[in-house]
Amino acid sequence: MSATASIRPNANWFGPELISNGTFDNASGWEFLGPSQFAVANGKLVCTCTDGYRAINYATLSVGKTYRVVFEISDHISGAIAPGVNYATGGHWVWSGNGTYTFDMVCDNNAYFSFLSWGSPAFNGSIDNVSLKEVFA
Ligand SMILES: [Ca+2]
Repeated sequence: MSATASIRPNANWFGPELISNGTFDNASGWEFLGPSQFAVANGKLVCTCTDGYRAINYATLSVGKTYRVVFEISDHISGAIAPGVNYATGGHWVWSGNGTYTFDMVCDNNAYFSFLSWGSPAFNGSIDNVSLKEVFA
């Protein structure tokens, strides 16, 4: 039995923050496909969504690289939300309620990072503290 150790400097484990205004201090940095579906209020992204709408952040991404997304859901009422840079595989659905969520995903479309609302009823809740960083292999 043998063990291998991999030692890396923590400072280099992740790349720099790629999300502009992940704390929703205002609406800058975000584009809403479905302007009536999203609002920025009280320092959060408030979603009163129906099926299939996106909140987009034009992060600089590269296809084939792995990214870690972290975000918080609060005030959850209904539905699912999916953060994604991997649209071919359908993203990472979060159907459950309030909490902090972390996913690693391999980018297959470098157009943008987005949250996609889904379901019936679709996502109604708030999002805050969004982070997206490259994970170095
Ligand atoms: Ca905030």
